[in-house]
Amino acid sequence: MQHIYRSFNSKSIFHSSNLLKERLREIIPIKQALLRDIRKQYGQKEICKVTVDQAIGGMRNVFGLFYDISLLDSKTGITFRDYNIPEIQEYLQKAKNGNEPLPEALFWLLLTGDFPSDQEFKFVQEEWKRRGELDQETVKFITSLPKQLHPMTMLSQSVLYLQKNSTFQQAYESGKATKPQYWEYYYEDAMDLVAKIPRVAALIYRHKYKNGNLISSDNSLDWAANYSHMMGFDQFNAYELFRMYLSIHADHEGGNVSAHATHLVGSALADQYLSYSAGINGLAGPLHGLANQEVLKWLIEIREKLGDKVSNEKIQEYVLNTIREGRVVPGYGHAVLRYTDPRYIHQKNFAERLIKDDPLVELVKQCYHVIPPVLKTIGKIQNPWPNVDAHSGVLLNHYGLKEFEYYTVVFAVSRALGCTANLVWARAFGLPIERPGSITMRWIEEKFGENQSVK
Ligand code: HAX
Repeated sequence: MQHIYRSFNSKSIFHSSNLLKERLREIIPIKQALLRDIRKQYGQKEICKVTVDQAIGGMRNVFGLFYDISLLDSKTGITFRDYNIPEIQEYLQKAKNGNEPLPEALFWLLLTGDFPSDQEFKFVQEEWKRRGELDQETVKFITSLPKQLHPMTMLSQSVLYLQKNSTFQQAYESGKATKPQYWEYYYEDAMDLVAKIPRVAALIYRHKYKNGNLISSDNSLDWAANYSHMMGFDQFNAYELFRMYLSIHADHEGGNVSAHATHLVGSALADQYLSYSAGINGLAGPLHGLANQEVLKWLIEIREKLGDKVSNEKIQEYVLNTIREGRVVPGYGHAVLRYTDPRYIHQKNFAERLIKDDPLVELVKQCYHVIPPVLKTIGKIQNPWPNVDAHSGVLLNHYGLKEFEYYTVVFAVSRALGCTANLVWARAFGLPIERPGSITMRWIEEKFGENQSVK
């Protein structure tokens, strides 16, 4: 049974017109049977107990979600289908002369659990090129959005607009879709949505910040490099940054707000567009994905207030002041991780390899040494170490993306990979609508107080 969890190109090669769907058709019945076995054998085992504190406190360490495509360990960080970030960097396809994994390959891995062959990788790449085009009405819709909207609001609305293309919604409405086929429609919608989202995001950027001066896509480029190109960043290292960024942000197990929101909304059989728009809205919260814009704002604020060469002591004081003002130190802390986020380390290594003499990158490095000891002195903070958002903004800024308000959009383009891939599997597994129970203060008092009237 073990091989099915972590297989290494152990499959046959298909010469069909839809390699990825064929591969899924092959794996899905095997995984469905495996899940049935797991339920039969372990269905009645208790995973954990839930205390009143956990119910009130955001369900930390309550393992009540099934999400098969990635897993987060509090010490070692994220694994995508059991492979950590250095492993995906090593084994997934890269661009010619490049060092970073290509998201097309990661998407294959997330969906199938296998590293794609070159032929399979190419298949995904070509499919996304074929499906990526936006029709004129969509372009008109996006370029008519009021420019004062936050770019994440624009992205969420644009993804909702694309819902007009949902194959699942159309098939369900016409009564054509039967339950065993749901995943196929979710697959088609995932491929379309992921193919189009960089174009939507680039259009939002050029519309909002560059006077609507649009840049056409270049289909000779890979998915991530093409996004960078459509934004207006055409250096090879900017392409590498986008390849790296869009890979490492793709998924972070099921409990984070964007993944959970998408999963939850999808469980009501809302299609990929409706579901992922909900995920985007969650990602736009400052305690989640918006932290990356907050980090850059905060770093720039430090330099403006304290000057170019700021001492460690001044940074310490600035951190304490931020907390005294009732704000959080953005980019630090995590609900699950208890050590430095490996995605932070990966970005740090990228910067050390490719970026010299950037004062903001240097400041991030300095903060890494200065901030954790200060946060450790604030007893209540569970994790004083940096998360993914502590580093990403200065890298985007270095290659020309100065509008930090836009940063979470890049995150959302990446997170579409994980959230939509998970929904394909949620439908393939036939997971039911999510409906946890909730409790009131009175319920708690009646259950645990002297009278104990609740049974
Ligand atoms: N700065 C100041 N206070 C912090 C803090 C930080 N970086 N991290 C945690 N705390 C505070 C919490 O606000 C909480 O205070 P109260 O009890 O007064 O409410 C207390 O310390 C305990 O929090 P925790 O248990 O350590 O952390 P949580 O699981 O509650 O929250 C957060 C995790 C990520 C939301 C939190 O660490 C935070 O707000 N960090 C800053 C924002 C940030 O970087 N968010 C991005 C996280 C990664 C991510 O999702 N990226 O998309």
